[in-house]
Amino acid sequence: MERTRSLWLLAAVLAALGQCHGSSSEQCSGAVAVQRRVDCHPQPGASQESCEARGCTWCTTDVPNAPWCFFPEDSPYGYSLGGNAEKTAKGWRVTLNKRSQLSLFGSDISPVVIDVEFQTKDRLRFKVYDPNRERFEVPLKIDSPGVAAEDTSYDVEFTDDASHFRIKRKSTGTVLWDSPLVDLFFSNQYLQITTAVPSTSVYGFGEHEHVSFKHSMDFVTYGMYSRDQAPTPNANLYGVHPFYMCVEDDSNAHGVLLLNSNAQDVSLSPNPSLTFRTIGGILDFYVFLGPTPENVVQQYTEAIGRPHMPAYWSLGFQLSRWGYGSIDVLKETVNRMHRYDIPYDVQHLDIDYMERRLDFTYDKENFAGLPEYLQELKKAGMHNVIILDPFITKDEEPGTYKPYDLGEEMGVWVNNSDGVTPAVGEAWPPGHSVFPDFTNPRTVEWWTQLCLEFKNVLDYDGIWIDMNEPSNFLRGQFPGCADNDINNPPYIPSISDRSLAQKTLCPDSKTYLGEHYNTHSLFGWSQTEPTFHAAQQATGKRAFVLSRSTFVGSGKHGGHWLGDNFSQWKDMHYSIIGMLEFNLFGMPYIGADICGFNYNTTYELCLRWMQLGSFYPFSRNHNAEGNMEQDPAFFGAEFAKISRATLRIRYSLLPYLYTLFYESHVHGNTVVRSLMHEFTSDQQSRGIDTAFLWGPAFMVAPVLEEASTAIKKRHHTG
Ligand SMILES: *[C@@H]1O[C@H](CO)[C@@H](O)[C@H](O)[C@H]1NC(C)=O
Ligand SMILES: *[C@@H]1O[C@H](CO)[C@@H](O)[C@H](O)[C@H]1NC(C)=O
Ligand SMILES: CC(=O)N[C@H]1CO[C@H](CO)[C@@H](O)[C@@H]1O
Repeated sequence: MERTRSLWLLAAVLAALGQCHGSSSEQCSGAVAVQRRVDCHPQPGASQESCEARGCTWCTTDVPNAPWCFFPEDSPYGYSLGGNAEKTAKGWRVTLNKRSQLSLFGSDISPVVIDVEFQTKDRLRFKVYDPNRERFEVPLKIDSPGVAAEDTSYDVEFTDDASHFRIKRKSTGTVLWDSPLVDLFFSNQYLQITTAVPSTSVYGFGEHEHVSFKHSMDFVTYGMYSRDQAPTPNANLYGVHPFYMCVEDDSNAHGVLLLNSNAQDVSLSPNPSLTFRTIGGILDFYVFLGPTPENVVQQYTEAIGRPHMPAYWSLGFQLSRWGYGSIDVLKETVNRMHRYDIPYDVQHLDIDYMERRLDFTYDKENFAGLPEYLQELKKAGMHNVIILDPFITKDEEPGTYKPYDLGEEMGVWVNNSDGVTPAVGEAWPPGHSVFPDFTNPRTVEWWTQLCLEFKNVLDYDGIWIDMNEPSNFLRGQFPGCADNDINNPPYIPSISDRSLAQKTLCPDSKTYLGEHYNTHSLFGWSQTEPTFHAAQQATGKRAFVLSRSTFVGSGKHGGHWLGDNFSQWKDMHYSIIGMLEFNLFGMPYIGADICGFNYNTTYELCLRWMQLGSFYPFSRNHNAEGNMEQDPAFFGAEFAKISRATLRIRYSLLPYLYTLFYESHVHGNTVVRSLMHEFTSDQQSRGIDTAFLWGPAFMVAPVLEEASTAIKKRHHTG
């Protein structure tokens, strides 16, 4: 929230005059207590005038990030119950009517319906939707029986005065979900719901670089919208996972998914409570009752799809870099890895293997002999992974670049708002590029054919799909985005640049599944499954797909790395948090770029990172173009010896790691987990994110600080 300079000054003057009592209490009488405030002006630029004009209360406070404009106790907004609940086959349904004509962002919808489905004993779904008009829904299939589950571990009810919607854990009476109907919004481009949560032990929401695994509830807002964005604390990154887990005070745990793919944000407040805001689709919630943290993830992945079973070889150490520049440098690197006898199973090829960064080509000058070399590596027992980007240049000579010519003929691109001309942007390849629309079945055919044919050129074992947010180096495609409500909605969630088009396509572009506005964050997700099947078909083996952009359910067909992070000590710590979170999201095949991607690493940082990274489920050292080399054989004998030793510990435990992946694939367990999963009743375990477990039985507590040779006993403030 932005405040005007004059209001800051006014607050300062009032403070100086001693008009304010207490450093953290509200400064206006009769107002809602600070910790209970729900923001009534979530977009920037609130002023007392604009606040009061919408019927809300304005009251400054010195509590950092607390809203100054918030809903009063007697909010004029929201909905009221429109009659009794009606029984349905799967549960019950009730109609809600809007309470007044006032509107925050226009186009309010009334009535709306809450539909409650008792899906399994430990899983319920409730969705709020428009009974009179279909709206976008995420096409993720979640199986549910046709009839209401019996003996459920939860109760769903309205309070006696019909003002709150509640979900309770039957065994303890704990209220897991508690939404005041006066805080509910359902308009065409603004949907909001607030709930109290039973404790401040809240985990999840992604993809972000979080600075702690257990969230701060001090008025923090996380935006979610897939974006090509180097990890920066709290910015919306490559993927979208609107899922959280909450550990209740008595150590029971539950999880909640908001199945929605529109740009959205969630605010965490100290009450403690959560406010979800999304700008499209419906409010489609799934609640998982646990009661252990592992049970929550098992139930979550039962719904969204169990993680795929990775190939055994892909648990080996992997090496990559952007900018080998030539096959000679690649060979030198591979040779010194072998010379130092460093455990090493997989070699990756980043975009510099391509001819002018064109998908489905290789550089026949700088990488002459690459096909033969990859086969040589395979004969020696290694495996190869190649990168593919989603954009395809349209500016090659007609008849010379099949990926474009065939795609054009088949009509596989994301289109402009007219629905017939392809969206044209700019990315790695020379000239201008078009973007395959993977939600279109024809695109899947096109992609599969190209992947299969390319296998005859480069003998790959796995495919790495990058830049699939989708990334575009412009703000929208040519000639820029039209000024309309789709491209410039009345509310833009708390995402980088407050822009839906920056670094990607215009929201009003057309994909097969609907407007890019709705499907943007599904781009990488929709590419992952067809790539998985193509890789499986091409290799005849278990597929390997590594995707930068992910969504709910991506773990079923792919793994993920934590993105283009930096060669900095703190990033090494944050990588543990990211790894724990992706295990909650049902994507246990996860790791960060060992030694850091951007910037030059240092001997000591890289060595410590090799030690930590030896225990990433996906263990890969990767580096950006222009940086010094950082493979574990580069730094000489001593470095190599230590790397070899930690990697050998990993390799000696591979049967255990593989078994954990099997458990994950079959039962949905996490592979890497927080100590809190195993020692839930120990309050101290709730905040630990500098150490982690492999399954239930093996703890890794790496050195994360420069110039230290021991792990300090840390005090965790639960
Ligand atoms: C995009 O336009 C092409 C024609 O250029 C058409 O064949 C295709 O169906 C369109 N796709 C979508 C999703 O609008
Ligand atoms: C990083 O290392 C490379 C290679 O040694 C060097 O050319 C480059 O200038 C270094 N970059 C910085 C920012 O120090
Ligand atoms: C994880 C991390 O430290 N991210 C950093 C990435 O680099 C930017 C720019 O230096 C920092 O602001 C982030 O903190």
